[in-house]
Amino acid sequence: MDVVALAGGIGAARFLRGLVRAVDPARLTVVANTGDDITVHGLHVSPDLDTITYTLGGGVHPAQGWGRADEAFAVATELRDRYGRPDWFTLGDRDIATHLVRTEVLSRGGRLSDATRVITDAWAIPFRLLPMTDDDVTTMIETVDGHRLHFQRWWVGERAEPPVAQVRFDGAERARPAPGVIAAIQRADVVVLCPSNPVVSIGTILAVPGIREELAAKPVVGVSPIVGGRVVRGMADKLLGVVGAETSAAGVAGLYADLLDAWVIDDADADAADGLRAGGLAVAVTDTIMSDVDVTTALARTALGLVT
Ligand code: FO1
Repeated sequence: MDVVALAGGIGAARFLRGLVRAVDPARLTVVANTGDDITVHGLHVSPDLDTITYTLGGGVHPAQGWGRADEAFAVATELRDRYGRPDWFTLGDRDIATHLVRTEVLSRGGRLSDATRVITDAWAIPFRLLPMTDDDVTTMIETVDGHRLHFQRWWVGERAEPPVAQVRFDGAERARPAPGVIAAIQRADVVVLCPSNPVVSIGTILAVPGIREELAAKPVVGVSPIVGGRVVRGMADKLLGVVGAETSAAGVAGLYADLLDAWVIDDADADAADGLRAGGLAVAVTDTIMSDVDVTTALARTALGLVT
């Protein structure tokens, strides 16, 4: 069975640890959000690609879910203390190695997908990890008081405190799906929307022209990132209202609307199942809190079981 998964950051990476045990990884393609990407100290940082690579490669900082385990900050400290460089977005020494490799590939005219292949090969990632596009797409946050911030400046720099008026994907209208993305979706027997931020992870991927249209012809199953009306992690609750969606399992299903064939919700949201089924969705109610890899594998199997 050929599978495509749309993925964002930490929640998706956790989910993929189970999905790779539920399917043949050689027939799995993960398409990741790159709207979070940012250039820091001249280095191209791709947080969602790296979180997936580090998590599935066994090198992620376990408590954070992003960045490297066993990290040191000699370079970041020197940049701050000797060179007075901004340190609101901190790069660890080992993490910098990844950004140097990516930036070096790009500086030689390579594409983001070329750099991603070099990095995932080095980490022996058993499935194909593709950026959603090789073009520049940048998630921008327009705040209620009239500022336009790079997503990371809002999320990390401002701790997601400024109320949001709009979310924009700068460059999306000109972006093309990265090489292999459309072909992977066309070949897929099933497409999985990982439990990621529906607005600035899955939503960003869907904003790349051609991707949403291609998905419409496929069985698509998603895992709700909202449990009991609350985000499991991250800041989706601060953004769902902006796009007119309720912060609930049903609200996110409504956001994906016609795209979705099936939806996995947590036991805490069991009372939403009948309404969702009445709307035409296949629904599974289960434990979606990915407390260990066995629970996560069962969750992945439950999701796939709804559409295969
Ligand atoms: N998150 C923070 O809260 N503070 C940071 O200094 C920070 C640095 C950072 C560096 C590389 C990277 O890949 C991720 C980093 N993150 C940091 C997390 C990042 O903001 C999130 O992982 C994603 O943007 C969420 O999708």
